[in-house]
Amino acid sequence: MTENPNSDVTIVVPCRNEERTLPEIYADLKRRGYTVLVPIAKSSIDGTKAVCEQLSIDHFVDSGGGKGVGLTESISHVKTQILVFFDADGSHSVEEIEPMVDKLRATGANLVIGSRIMGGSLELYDGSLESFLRTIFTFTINQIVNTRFGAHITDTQNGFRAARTASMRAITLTGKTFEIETEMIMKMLKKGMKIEEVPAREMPRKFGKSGVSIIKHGWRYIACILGNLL
Ligand SMILES: Nc1nc2c(ncn2[C@@H]2O[C@H](COP(=O)(O)OP(=O)(O)OP(=O)(O)O)[C@@H](O)[C@H]2O)c(=O)[nH]1
Ligand SMILES: [Mg+2]
Repeated sequence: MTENPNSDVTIVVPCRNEERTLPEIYADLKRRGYTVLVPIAKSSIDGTKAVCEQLSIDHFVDSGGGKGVGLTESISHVKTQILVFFDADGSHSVEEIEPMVDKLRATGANLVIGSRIMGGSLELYDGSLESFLRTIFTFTINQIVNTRFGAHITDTQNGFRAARTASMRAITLTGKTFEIETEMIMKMLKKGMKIEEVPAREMPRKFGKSGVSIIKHGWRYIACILGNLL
């Protein structure tokens, strides 16, 4: 029997009220032989947990506070050498996982980010003030991080990214919400770890609404950046 290389890759699919999208994503990931882990938000109130139980998806309920908590707690559950963070809202393409993991293996990088700049879909600017602010926000954070660490990252904010599990365990993440992506990058660069990117597309979430708000979470980003500059 030929060994399946994807079984050594755990796809971490954070879920907060994602009962409608999770079954299709899970089926797609299993078809390709990936190991799957679902951290469910403590605040999730739909049938996400029931879906996991019905489909025998490996899952746990996070201790609450936000996506950052779910991702950080996942790291200790992962048993494979490589993990991929993959949102459950239909924003990412399962086909884009393989080139991302290939790049991680081929370059010896510690982290490979899916860049929506390289893939041509940053923030899906839709004319709204929120999407305009998010785009400006992403470019500003890119600039700060790249200037501080001499890096050339084009998309610091995409949650779709592959990492070596050991590298994730070598940094201590404390961010509770959506600042986790920035914190991860800054802490890895500070340790001299190698970060690469591959082109990635972002699709609009299929159902429900975004949990991110610049107004609500902006201060967390600022605190995260200031706290990791030195
Ligand atoms: N485990 C866990 N997952 C969460 C939590 N909050 C959000 N998520 C999931 O994390 C992923 C990203 O959240 P979104 O609200 O889509 O954030 P976003 O992708 O930055 O925002 P959009 O661009 O509007 O989609 C989704 O799959 C959510 O279901 C949480 O507190 N815990
Ligand atoms: Mg999303």
